[in-house]
Amino acid sequence: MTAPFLAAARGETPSHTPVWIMRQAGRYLPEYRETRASAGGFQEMTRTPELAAEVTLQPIRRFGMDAAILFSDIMTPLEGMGIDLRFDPGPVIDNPIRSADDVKRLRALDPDEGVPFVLETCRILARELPENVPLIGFAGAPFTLLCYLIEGHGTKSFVQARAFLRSELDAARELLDRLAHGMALYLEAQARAGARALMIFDSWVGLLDAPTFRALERPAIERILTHLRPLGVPLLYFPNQGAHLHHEVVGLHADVIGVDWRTPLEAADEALGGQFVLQGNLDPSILFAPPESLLVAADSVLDAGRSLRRGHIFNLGHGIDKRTDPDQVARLVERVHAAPVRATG
Ligand code: 1CP
Repeated sequence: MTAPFLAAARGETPSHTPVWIMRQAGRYLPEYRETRASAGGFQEMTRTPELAAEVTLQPIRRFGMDAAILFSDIMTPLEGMGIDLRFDPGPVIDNPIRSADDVKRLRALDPDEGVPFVLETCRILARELPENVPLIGFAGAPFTLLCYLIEGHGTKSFVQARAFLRSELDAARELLDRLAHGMALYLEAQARAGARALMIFDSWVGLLDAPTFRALERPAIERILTHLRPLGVPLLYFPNQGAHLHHEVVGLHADVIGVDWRTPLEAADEALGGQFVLQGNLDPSILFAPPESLLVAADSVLDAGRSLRRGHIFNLGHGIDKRTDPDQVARLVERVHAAPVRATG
């Protein structure tokens, strides 16, 4: 029987609605905090395949999610392109890209040379994960990576990054192009090392207006998807806070579109022309509600999921907060697994 996550991602009817949670490996889990303390830090964990594989497996063991996500960061492969990176706790680049000359500093990525530890982590996980729990490989989308590369760290509105698109248009295009090329090779390498689905995180794309998305980011995303299509693994794209871009997402060669919690799944399905399986979109803050309210909210997302034209993969509408009670996650996963796949009445 096909793994429920893969069946749903391909638009087939799964045996139950698959569920996984963005940032499911992380600081809300005591066993993660323990591994992290013994490893010395986040970056050390990502660079040590046995530890990265261990924390990837932790939420699967505890909760029985239907997919595992590689433990790494969207910024990790940029080290293989010549960028010096540290984490505090988010990514920090002390020497950010600020000019057309800086863009030329970015080397092409050779995944075997630049990030061998990520590929080794995928190989370990391909061996250790149960057959019905596929590994999701991932990369950051070109615009989201550009945001951190230009700004040097996370901000709320990435003003310098957006200004770069306006003041240095040719250099910005060149940067997006180099990133698209690197991430296409990076994702392909993860699939060859055992990832059975590939996801592109576009966390900051919501900062773009539709014409800028259409002109700059959409072609970069499509370039990555077109490169990956022949591999035959499901492709997921998450345009966070991107409801205003949905009409531009139509036609992309992805199988699954992630939807943040601000947009009802039915509205996203409508705007996306029913072309994609949708993934999402419970508000992560609902995990702080009393258990009964959590279950009501989960049921409402499940109901919306049953109305979608191509299908549904249950997830949160963005990453889980580190203060979340793990018992609430257990309740949520159990509820999704017990729910009927199609409405019976
Ligand atoms: O201190 C710690 O333990 C590190 C915290 C942490 C973790 C657990 C960071 C720093 N990254 C990660 C892992 C991670 N990051 C994963 C794999 C684990 C999983 O999902 O279970 C993934 C898929 C990511 C992706 C990621 N990193 C995104 C895209 C998804 C999203 O949340 O929008 C982004 C934007 C980042 C940047 C980043 N890395 C870390 C932090 C704290 C941040 C956000 C920084 C900011 O903008 O302020």
